Amino acid sequence: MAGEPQDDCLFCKIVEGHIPATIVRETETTVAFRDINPQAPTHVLVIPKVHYENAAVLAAAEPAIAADVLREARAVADEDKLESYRIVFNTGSGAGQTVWHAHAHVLGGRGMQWPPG
Ligand code: DGP
Repeated sequence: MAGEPQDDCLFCKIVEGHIPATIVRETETTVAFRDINPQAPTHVLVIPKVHYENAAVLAAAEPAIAADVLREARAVADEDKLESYRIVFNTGSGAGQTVWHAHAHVLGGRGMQWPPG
């Protein structure tokens, strides 16, 4: 069923506590944890506890939870005192998505280029 935990999903396992992660924030609907392969001094993933394959599908199905993800992304940036930061939703393999559970990357603490690679 839409939104239900998936047995083969890494991030569902982190939500359930079956795989360890460095959790920095948690709410009723979201978890934020440090990326295992950080690309910046701050690199935190904010995920909804419900399982949807990407942020666009999440926003269509559960817009309030999509807003929670964004609010938590900002809270992560505030906690790390980031004046500038980037929130990224890789959507689809061509854009670099490798984990099929919606997630926001919050990246900051270094200068960044545009356009991204
Ligand atoms: P994306 O490529 O946008 O799907 O981002 C997936 C991110 O997930 C990637 O930056 C690496 C991170 N990641 C993958 N496996 C793990 C894990 O087991 N623990 C943590 N903390 N992060 C992971």
